[in-house]
Amino acid sequence: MKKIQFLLLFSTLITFSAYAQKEVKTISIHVDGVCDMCKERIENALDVNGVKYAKWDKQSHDCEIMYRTDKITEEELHSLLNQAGHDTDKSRASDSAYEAVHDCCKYRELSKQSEHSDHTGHSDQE
Ligand SMILES: [Cu+2]
Repeated sequence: MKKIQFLLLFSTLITFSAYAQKEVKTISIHVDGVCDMCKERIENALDVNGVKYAKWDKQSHDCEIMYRTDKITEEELHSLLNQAGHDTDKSRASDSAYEAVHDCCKYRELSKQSEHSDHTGHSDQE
């Protein structure tokens, strides 16, 4: 009898943890940005209820996000980033949101003018 109870509890726990894991998803969103200020802005924009973890990489421009699918959707994550003034691989920030970012963070101008020159000197100024 005791063994059966244990097995029952054990299988309940496994089912429960499998269910809980389903609600947490980790994705990577490509987010345009330039410097450490962008990193802070991007990560702060994602500091909302439902997002467990967000880390933007300055070199690759990829933002790793762990979030709860029952609290927030992927579309909403893109929208939060756009509202902060950053373009993502799926959607673009409005011009007014983009205008609000700091001058050194104007990633659209940077990608336009410097196809050949590297702008590593830029990030050193931060
Ligand atoms: Cu920046």
